[in-house]
Amino acid sequence: MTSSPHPLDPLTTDEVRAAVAIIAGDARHETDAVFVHIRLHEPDKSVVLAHEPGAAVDREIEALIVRPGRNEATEVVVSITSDAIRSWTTHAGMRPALLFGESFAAIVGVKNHPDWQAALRRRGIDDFELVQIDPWPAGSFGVAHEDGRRISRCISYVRGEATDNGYAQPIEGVIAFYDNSGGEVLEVIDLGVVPMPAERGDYLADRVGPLRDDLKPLEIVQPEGPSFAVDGNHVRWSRWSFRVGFDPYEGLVLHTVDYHDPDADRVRPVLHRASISEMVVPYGDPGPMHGWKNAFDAGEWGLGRMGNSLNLGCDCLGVIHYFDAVLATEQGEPYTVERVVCMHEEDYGILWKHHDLHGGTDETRRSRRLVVSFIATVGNYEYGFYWYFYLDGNIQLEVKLTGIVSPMAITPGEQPEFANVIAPGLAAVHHQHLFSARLDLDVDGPTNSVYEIDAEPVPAGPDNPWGNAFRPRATRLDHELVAQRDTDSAASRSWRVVNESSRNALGQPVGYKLVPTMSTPTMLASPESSVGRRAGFARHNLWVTPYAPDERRAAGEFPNQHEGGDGLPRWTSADRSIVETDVVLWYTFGVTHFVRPEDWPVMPVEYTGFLLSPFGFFDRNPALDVAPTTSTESCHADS
Ligand SMILES: [Cu+2]
Repeated sequence: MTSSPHPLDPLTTDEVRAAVAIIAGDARHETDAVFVHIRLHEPDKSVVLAHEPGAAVDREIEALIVRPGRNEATEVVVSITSDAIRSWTTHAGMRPALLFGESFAAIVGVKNHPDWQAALRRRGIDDFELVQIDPWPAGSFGVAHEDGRRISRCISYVRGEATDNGYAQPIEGVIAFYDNSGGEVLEVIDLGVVPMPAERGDYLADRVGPLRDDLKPLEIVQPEGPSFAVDGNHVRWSRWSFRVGFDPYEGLVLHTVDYHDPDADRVRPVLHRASISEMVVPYGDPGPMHGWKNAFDAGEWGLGRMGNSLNLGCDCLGVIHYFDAVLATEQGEPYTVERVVCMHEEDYGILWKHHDLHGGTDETRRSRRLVVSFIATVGNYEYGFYWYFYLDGNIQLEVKLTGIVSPMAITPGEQPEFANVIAPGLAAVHHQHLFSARLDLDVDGPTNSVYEIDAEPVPAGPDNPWGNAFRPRATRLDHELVAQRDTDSAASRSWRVVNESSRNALGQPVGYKLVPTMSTPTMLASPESSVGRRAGFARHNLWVTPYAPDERRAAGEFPNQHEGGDGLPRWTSADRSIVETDVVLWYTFGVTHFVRPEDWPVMPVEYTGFLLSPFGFFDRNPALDVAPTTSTESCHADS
């Protein structure tokens, strides 16, 4: 329970019911309409920033509605405080994310279709109960089936029993086009029979034995409890405070991240809102079976909708605080995803240290971080999103990629050009996972500018006689088009968000820098390709826009079957000024995945992410005041 209402309080079940009742009472609402999502309609930033504790809050809820057979999506905003419809907007020609109800119908429809059954019988499969059908977003390829319809492409796999690895035995060559809005199979194509891999790709504990027995228990003990305090969705930990939100598409959202600075004796904003706004997984095989695969796992499926209920001791370790999230079924019924966000503290090695060889002192401080995380299962893959807060002012996002790769069956001995062989008769297509983090930084307030910082070597000459000189070169990014930037690891490139009107004790403008912590790709598919147009955000690592409340997701609100061009490419074509204004950074990062044999049958976590690090935000190391560890058991000279 929260002590006083806040505009960013998470949605409640009662609020969902109230919103649905208001919509159902409107003459424009039709009874066969399906709710794609129901979520908090986040109040404008100015409302959040102006909110005073105890003040009344106008709660607005946003619903996206679609009707069977109709190629449009209707966004409705209602005020449940005022019992009123605020807006009712129909987006013609736009398709919402794939619907669970329709996807379930697709599975049933495909299984019962004679052409699909015939294709499976050609492969010796006649027990269709053992077949797993995965509907995929169909993309936008100018296929006639796409015209005026919401469709999916269904591919399938066979299992020996229900708990088998669902992806070990792909039914290669068979794709069913399903009309989600019309509820029928449009076409089954059979590209030819490929032998079924024999191995089952087992990974369950009772099937991979013997299990190693050389690891002793490792337990996290916090005898005095955790160091964080939670009030509703508001978190306070050491100098940090923030609010936890949860969105059907973005999943975990961080709001109003502030640093409580004892030196400055004030609460200093750093990050107004941070989330994963979109992601795309383009596959790099040109063939008809896999070349169309490019799932937008946020916009076409919904990372929040796919959020797991997390388990103590497995997903999270230590003294945990869980946050639940309220979502809504497609019939408009609220439901609670329990324990969808996990928060805990982790020891993180040393924070700083110096052993004074002359004075004899030896000072060491332990680093720890506050972890706020959630995990989405999108079909075969798992994505864990971990935000870390540190004692030295750093904020980090780490994405953990795990789960099962999307495989293809190959003829034994075949060496595919656009896939790696990972098991006998099994290969995995080269692909990328490209994420777009939307970072509304407010460094000491909303009015900020962005600089690109490159390490610049100086040519040898009279002023550089030894040829050793180098310096940082700072270039202010003044307009949206010049702010479409890429990483440059040789130049140690970073981007610094500064507040020119807020100075540190050295007279420098305070700042935070965005640091690419690993080499990070941009999209390899051609910009003119279907996925290149649709995921324009992935052409560059950095985009900067002036804050606009309706610019929420990097590929636009409706990426499903969209022809492309929406989101960041469209907004930034206006080339708005981004100097001394409320800037939003959009950072594309991820991995290019050439799949290893070690990624099969289930993939050990692969990491990607980025770091936000203070640069002159503080006058000195802000973690000088972290106390030495007092427990003799934790830190003592053992001689
Ligand atoms: Cu991958």
